Amino acid sequence: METTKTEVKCDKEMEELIKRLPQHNCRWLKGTFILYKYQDFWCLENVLKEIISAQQSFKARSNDVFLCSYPKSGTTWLKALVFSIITRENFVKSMSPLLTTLPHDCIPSIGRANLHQIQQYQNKSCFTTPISTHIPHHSLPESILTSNCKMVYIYRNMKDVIVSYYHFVREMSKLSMEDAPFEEAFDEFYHGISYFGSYVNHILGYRKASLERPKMFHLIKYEDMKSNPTNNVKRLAEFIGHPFTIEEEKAGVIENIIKLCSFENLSNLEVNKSGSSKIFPVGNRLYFRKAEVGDWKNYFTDEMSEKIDKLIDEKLSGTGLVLK
Ligand code: PAP
Repeated sequence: METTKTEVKCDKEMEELIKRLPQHNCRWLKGTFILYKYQDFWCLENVLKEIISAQQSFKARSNDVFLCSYPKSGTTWLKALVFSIITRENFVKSMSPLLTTLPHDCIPSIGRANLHQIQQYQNKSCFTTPISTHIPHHSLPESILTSNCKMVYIYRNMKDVIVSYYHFVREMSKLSMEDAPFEEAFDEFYHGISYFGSYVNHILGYRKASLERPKMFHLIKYEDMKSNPTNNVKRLAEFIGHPFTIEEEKAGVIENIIKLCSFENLSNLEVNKSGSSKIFPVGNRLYFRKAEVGDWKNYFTDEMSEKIDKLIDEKLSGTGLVLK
């Protein structure tokens, strides 16, 4: 996809650029959530500012590994797993920073942290530096696109993503379910108007790139990680260059990491029940809702389900990915 290069020299120019973008005030969120359309995806103003800055100045380094995802498709879990895999020799189990820190604060995200914070983090790490992002592939900073950095992309059943997204932004906007009709949220999402734009386009962008450079990509399906975590964690560790030794496997290191990063464990930690992130001001508990496969059945009408099935058949059937 073609994107025009954006040059912004100061805060004022940034403000002006954003003011000129198409805006969407999400009606179902009662005016609390305004999205801006930039390079064919919708985004919140503050996050967009960080993304534009990153497009101008972010420098990917050879040991960076990018953890890419559409919102609500398993980012928090992926970050916890990758962080645990990489730091497994630094911390004994009872001391992992994950016990006292939100996974999002262990691995920075482009768009969420500012560039300075990410650069400091890159400077500190001497081995693998995982960095996460929700940016669609076509809008990634040039230095990432031209680098030989590895990318992990996690994706999830579209219907569960919609439900997860609905609750997350509804709670961010402090609205009850009665005040934020699910049907309206569904309708916007279906038309590609949601945080980081069309889910289908997001997947298509990363899928296409992964087919062009298969060695640099590792795609993980949330539901597969749930049904077979051992195998998937093993493959993830190999891909990011931190494979488990036979001795580690025998000693149960993989199982310990799976337990540490499990929804049951993380969602019951004090930091994730009552803490809030220093970087993105929402309660940490919002990242840990139910983590169930198929929760969409509690929200979707038959008609909604059919619409999504049809959309997937039309747009994603040739990709080899199973999204239903
Ligand atoms: P983000 O994009 O805002 O970071 P992300 O982590 O991708 O969100 O998605 C949150 C979903 O992952 C939530 O799903 P739900 O709304 O259907 O419940 C959340 O519960 C789930 N999740 C968070 N941590 C884990 C985990 N450790 N294992 C499995 N699922 C998890």
